[in-house]
Amino acid sequence: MGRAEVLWRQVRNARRWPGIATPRLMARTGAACYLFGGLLVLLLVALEPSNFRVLTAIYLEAGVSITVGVATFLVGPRLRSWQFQLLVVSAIALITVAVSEAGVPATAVSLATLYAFVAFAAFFLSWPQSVAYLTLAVVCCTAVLHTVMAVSRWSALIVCSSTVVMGCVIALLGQLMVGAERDPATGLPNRRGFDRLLAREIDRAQSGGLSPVVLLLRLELFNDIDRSLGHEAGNQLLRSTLKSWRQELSSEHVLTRVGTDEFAVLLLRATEHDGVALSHRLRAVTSTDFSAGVTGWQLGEAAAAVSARSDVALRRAKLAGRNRTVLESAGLPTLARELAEAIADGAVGVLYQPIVSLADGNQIVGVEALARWTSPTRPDLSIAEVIAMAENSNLIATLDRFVLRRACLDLGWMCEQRNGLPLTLTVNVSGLDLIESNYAATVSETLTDTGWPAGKLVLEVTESVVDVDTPSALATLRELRTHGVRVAIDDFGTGYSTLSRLQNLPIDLLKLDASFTTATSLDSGSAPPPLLQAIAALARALDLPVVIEGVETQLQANAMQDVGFTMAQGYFFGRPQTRELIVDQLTVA
Ligand code: G
Ligand code: G
Ligand code: MN
Repeated sequence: MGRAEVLWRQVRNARRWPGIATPRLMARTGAACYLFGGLLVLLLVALEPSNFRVLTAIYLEAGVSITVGVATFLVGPRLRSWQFQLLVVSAIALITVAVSEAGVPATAVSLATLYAFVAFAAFFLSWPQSVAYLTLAVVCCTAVLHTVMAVSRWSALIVCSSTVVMGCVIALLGQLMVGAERDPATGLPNRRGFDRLLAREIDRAQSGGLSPVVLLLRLELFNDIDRSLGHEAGNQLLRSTLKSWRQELSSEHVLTRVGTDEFAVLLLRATEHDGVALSHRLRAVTSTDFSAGVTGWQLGEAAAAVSARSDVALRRAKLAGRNRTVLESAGLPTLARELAEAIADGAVGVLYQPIVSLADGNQIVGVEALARWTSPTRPDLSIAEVIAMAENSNLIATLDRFVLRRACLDLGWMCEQRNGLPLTLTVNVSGLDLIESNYAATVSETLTDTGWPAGKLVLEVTESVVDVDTPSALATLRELRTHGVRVAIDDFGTGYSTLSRLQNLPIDLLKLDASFTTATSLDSGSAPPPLLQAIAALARALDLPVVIEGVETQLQANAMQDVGFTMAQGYFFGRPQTRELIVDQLTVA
């Protein structure tokens, strides 16, 4: 972009700067001018009534001016730019009429100084608009003084030229202010600009309507590229990324640059889920990886609280692996509140699904604990949806901790009923638990409290919200294993675990996703599907036992045993059920 083009863009956009020339400030400035203009005229008429031609006309005018001033003040932040421009034009008209009502030239000239108010408009309008209104003021002033009052043309011009000078100075000062809040490399608002915009939007939202949402984005590779390949390469990356993002941004989205590799999109009237959805759309239009944190504003909150929470969300997204979005919700919506209460009241149920040994005549060797809860207001939600909601509203750690404790106690009870049968307990764990700093300690504490042995606990991890190989998750898994707890990858085959990473992950077990069982149509007598044979070989090579999920028929169970798998789970062996029903089956076996 050439220097001239940059300059022109600055000139064109200067007055549309959203954070500084706010509608509220615009309304207050307009209101002050109308009010004081009206009062000054009133004062002048009261002091020197003989200097005016028709008194009622000038009183009427002063009254109109004061009324418009009050009305504009009341409109406040709802004032639109076109309405403001209408105010500017009518101010010029009112002043012109007042000047023409003067009976002597001295009074006319003193009234003409009111044209100076027009200069303030230059702060709120674009350069072309400002030039147009200042010109209009000059023309009207010169015309009315010269033609009606017979003031010499040059004297008349001098009276209003001060207005033009003031307008230009005000416009330039505004431009300087804008510069202080703009990132020179991208032309976007910088951190200060963002803070001001957020504060303004919160100010607006206080008076009702949808509240602002912050989407914080950190480019993963920007700093590396900038350091290793130089600034030009870094800027190139920035330019191409911003260009792609802009396709997805509307006038309701204000993009700002809040750090070298950090951007914030302010969604003016949106929900937190709009923010999450936007992050996914931005990801879809560019190949540049970024972590994203989303949060919304809640009634009564200060801007700083929202900023701080968006930072937390971004940090958690970064911990969760590459290219993730994390929502740190402002307030718990109804559903989350219900779940939080249910956990606190112990009203979340836990069912147990048998895990059997195919080699030992389908004997139960363990159970998987599965949470059960039905929302009173949304009974249609599946538990998987409830889990996802808990992950989005910061409740998952509490839920998982509750399930773990309940399951350890229940398993202790089951073994007591059956004189210490060797059962293994398997519990689901969200990836978000793993990136909490004290998760491993929480688990050992629960084991100590409930007396369940660490060696008989398997934690199942899915990769749905966190990559298992992020440093913080890996550290937690390693620590858990030093305590003797085993780790399984749940839904294996559907997550992100590539084969190359598999041998380095600190895991003990694979749970093969049910889709492999259902997708393979297994006829008796036919050869086992090659994919299953390959998976079995792979697991043997890595020395990782496999639990087959989703076995629903005898045929599937046989086929899986033929391939060489030793453990399985599924409706064929037993549905998720209460601890009492599990104990009954243990008797039969
Ligand atoms: O039976 P089923 O509908 O229970 O489980 C649905 C999904 O919810 C599964 O993917 C399962 O792993 C997950 N799930 C069930 N209970 C829990 C739990 O206590 N914690 C976590 N994090 N996930 C669970
Ligand atoms: O993701 P995870 O493996 O934890 O999910 C366990 C889920 O699978 C639970 O919802 C459980 O109810 C369900 N499930 C367990 N066995 C079967 C089965 O044989 N068929 C089907 N369709 N679902 C099963
Ligand atoms: Mn599971």
